[in-house]
Amino acid sequence: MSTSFDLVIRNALAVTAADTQQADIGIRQGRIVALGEGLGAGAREIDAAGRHVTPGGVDGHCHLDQPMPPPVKMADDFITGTRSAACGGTTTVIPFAAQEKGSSLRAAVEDYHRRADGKASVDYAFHLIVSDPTPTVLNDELPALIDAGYTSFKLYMTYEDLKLDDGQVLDVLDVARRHGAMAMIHAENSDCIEWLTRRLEAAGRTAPRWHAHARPMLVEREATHRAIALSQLVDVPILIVHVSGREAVEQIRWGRAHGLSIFAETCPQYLFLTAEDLGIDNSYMGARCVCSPPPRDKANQEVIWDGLRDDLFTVFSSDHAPFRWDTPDGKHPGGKEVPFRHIPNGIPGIETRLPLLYSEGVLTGRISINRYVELTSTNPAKAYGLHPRKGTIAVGADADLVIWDEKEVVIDNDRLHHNVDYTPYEGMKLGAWPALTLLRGQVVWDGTRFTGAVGQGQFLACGKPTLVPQRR
Ligand code: DUC
Ligand code: ZN
Ligand code: ZN
Repeated sequence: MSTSFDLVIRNALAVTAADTQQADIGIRQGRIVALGEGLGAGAREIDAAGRHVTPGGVDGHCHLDQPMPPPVKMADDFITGTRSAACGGTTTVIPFAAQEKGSSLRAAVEDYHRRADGKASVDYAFHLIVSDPTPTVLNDELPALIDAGYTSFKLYMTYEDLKLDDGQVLDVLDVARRHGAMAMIHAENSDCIEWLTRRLEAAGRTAPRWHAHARPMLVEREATHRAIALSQLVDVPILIVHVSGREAVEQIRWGRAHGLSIFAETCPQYLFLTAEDLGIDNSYMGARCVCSPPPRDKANQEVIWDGLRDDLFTVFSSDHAPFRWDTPDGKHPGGKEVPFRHIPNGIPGIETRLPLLYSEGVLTGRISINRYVELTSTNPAKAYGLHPRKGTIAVGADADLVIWDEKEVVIDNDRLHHNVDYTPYEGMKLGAWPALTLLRGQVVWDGTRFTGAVGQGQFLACGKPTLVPQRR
């Protein structure tokens, strides 16, 4: 019998950002080539009757094998990080090629390709981190890299080794405007954090929980407002990353009400963790949840849910920043319990991002499944120039798909696939997990095991962002 397709997924409830339709999905050579009723036979067939099938997740903010000042080292490289992504339903990741101050941006990209080459098991693109915007970077390297498919970059307003002053932010935003790139901004006021940190240290308050006191909402609110003002001055869209609560949300609403093109990202830690997870006493355990901005409180979690429900947030990313708990290269640098300023910032979450939002957002009725797809896949693909190849279920798109199993799952780090020795979500009961993840038509997660192959992930050169401005 001749077959029309390499694979047919039968009776899928195929979900896009726009609608949900029952259809067979016909796949040939890694791409979706037909969507419809009663498609012809496939060499392989999967029955998805009664199950939601969503586009593979696009994680537009994660950190893998990013160089760190010794002794600290990221726990996940492209092998373990992308394996973990696949097992949680993510088929495209966009980590960061980070420029070191005093070095060229191009060198950072070349180094990052060496770190990724032959290792990824899902597709990947690179954002840039611009930490030293010299005239050569602004006039030559950045424009050439944007043309070559590195069309987004992150700018930091804090962290000594990465931060830019306002003039430098303006210079880089101007390049983004002239070349049509997407600027992502980490908005926290560096001087306020330093001043507060010194006061806390002088008072002997150095346990992990004081991290949250050194970075209160005010420092995020002020920097968010300033980032918006800088983007207004240059007349260029920006995307504010890892928004943690109400005061930053208010600034974004203010910007949009003034006609500005401001996009916004949030992450699981701002829905499921609070500052109490950094500790309510002086115990060091809270170091596991040290990230920046820090998790806030229950009221702020609700504000973040509201922003996911309405149109405030554009994308939902993991900000996976993997450091091991029990090793000297992770949360105990040099093997010690260190003052909070020296605890590596970041928590793991590349594998749990989608199940957490599907379970606690979609299954609880907080957001529609179409909005879930928009936040986790379609919009990140549009923001970073990968749509419509990625981020949707449509004829011509890559056959990156997740078939969902709506069953009880208890999060257990022993069953995750990252190289981190803990998850902040240990013991949480969820209502769903991917039953199957497909990357370009190949099964990379079969519901119990990673079935992909190291090196099957392809590098993606990005086009220009295609998001339309949000007005609310
Ligand atoms: N904050 C960041 O800005 N990046 C990585 C992790 C974190 O906590
Ligand atoms: Zn950041
Ligand atoms: Zn980050």
